This record gives sequence, structure tokens and C-alpha cells, in this order.
Amino acid sequence: MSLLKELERGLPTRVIGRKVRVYDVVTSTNDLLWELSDRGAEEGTAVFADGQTHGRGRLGRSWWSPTGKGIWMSVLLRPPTAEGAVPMTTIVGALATADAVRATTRLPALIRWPNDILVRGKKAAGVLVEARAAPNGRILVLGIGIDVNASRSEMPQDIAKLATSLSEEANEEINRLELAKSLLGELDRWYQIELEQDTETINQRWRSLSATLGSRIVLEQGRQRYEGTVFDVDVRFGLALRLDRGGIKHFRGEHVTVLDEA
Ligand code: BT5
Repeated sequence: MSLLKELERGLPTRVIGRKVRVYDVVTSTNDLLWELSDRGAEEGTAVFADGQTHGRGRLGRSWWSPTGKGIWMSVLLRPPTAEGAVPMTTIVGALATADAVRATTRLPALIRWPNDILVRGKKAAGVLVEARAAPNGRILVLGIGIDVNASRSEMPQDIAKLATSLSEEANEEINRLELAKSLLGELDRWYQIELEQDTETINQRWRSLSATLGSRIVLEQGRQRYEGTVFDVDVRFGLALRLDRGGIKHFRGEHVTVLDEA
């Protein structure tokens, strides 16, 4: 039985983490939660799986999810403001993940806009937010994947080039249960701040954890590539890039991939 089963007892949180379900291996925790949502699951319901056979990333990409080695989880949200809910919830997910990793492991986790968590320049976690229309507002599924105890040698080659795991960086096995509890607590905390519409607190923490701010990047939007220097990241306006070819352009996170730190 999964070590994470203990989470089903619930945590003393306000919304996220009060109702938790833990599974062995599923296709994708996001799929599972959409099914639970169709059956009336309440806001804040979180699902964890020990492994995923069809974990997914953004834009149709796949997410490697080895059994027993990571945190693969999703949480159901119904934020009252539909406007900007997906980018805001992506940020909230990234902040909570970075803060939980920092609190549990002391590793210097940073956020690469819009949805990657990096440790020492390599990706250790990712956030995927999916939205659907509902009769009374929008429903969001916030999915988070964290590479906790996978060794780099067992990663598929293309992933090993870009990714790391917390145990690789900390040189020791990480307690997944402690990390999962911390993640639920941080998600609950940051989601309350989102509900209070305290964008200033979110922006400040996001800027202080940003791996992207001030760096030169190559970014892809559809088939277009843009190169430049990032001079701001902001919850409302997205990423502001001073283009090498002149001018300033703002990008929203949903359809953009940062290819490289140039
Ligand atoms: C993401 O997408 O980073 C979002 C990942 C979200 C995964 C969670 S797990 C729980 C929940 N259920 C799901 O089915 N999904 C969510 P994106 O920015 O598109 O990055 C995807 C890219 O990251 C891939 O194309 C690979 O290059 C790389 N990648 C795949 N698996 C990885 C892993 N385990 N660790 C680090 N990088 C990975």
C-alpha cells in the first residue's frame, strides 16, 4: 500500500487537503479528478497516485511518472473569478510547489516562467492547469508532478538532459509523505491569497523565486521564436521581454515555451 495513504485522513487546511484520495497507478491524476468532478467532487478535493501510465504536460506533451518515485497529484478548484484563472492558478501551483520543496528539503527551488520548478537550473517539477466551463463558473484541475526520488540514471535520455530529482540534488532519499503534506498546506495558503485577490503578495514572492527574471531567453509561441531579456514577470500582464531585435513584447503563459536560457 502506498506510503501516501496516510494523507486520506485529511489535514487541518481550509480548502485544499481536507479531502484526499490516494491511488496506486492511474492513467493521469488530472483525468481521474475530472471523472470525480463529473460525479460531484467538492472544491479542494486532491488526488495522489503512486504512478501514472499517461501523465501529461502542456500542449500535448507527456510527463514521465515512475511508480513510487514522485508526487503525482491533482486538485479541484472553482475560483470565483474566471478572468485570468488559468495563469493565476498556474502561478499559485508553482509558488506552492517551490515553497514546499524549500521547506521540506532546503533545496533552492526556483520558478521558470510559467510552470517549471527548477533546482540548480534543471527541471524537478511541473504544473499543468486545465479548465472547463461549468453552469456556475469555471472548474479547474491543477496538476503537479514532482520528481522526488528518481535517480538520473533511470530517467529516459531526453528527460535526463533537462531534468533532475530532489534526491539527486539533496544526495539523500526524500520523505514523500512529508513533502505531500507540505505541498497541500502551501497550496491551501496560496489559494487563500488568490481568493483574497492579493496579487501584490503573489507577485512579490513570484519575482523573488523567479529563475527567469533578468535572464536572456529564447521563447516559442506557436511557430514564432522570440529572443530577448526578461525584465518583468507579473500575474496580470505575464512576462515582459525586451526583444533583441528591438521593442517590448508581453506573453501570457498558456501557449508559450521557454526553450533556452541564452
Ligand atoms: C509540465 O508540462 O511541466 C506539466 C507537468 C504536470 C504533470 C502533472 S503529474 C500530475 C498531473 N497529472 C498529469 O497527467 N499531469 C499532471 P510541460 O511544461 O509541457 O513540460 C513537459 C516536458 O517536460 C516534456 O516534454 C519533457 O521534456 C519534460 N518532462 C517530462 N516528464 C518529466 C519529468 N518527470 N521531470 C522533468 N521533466 C519532464
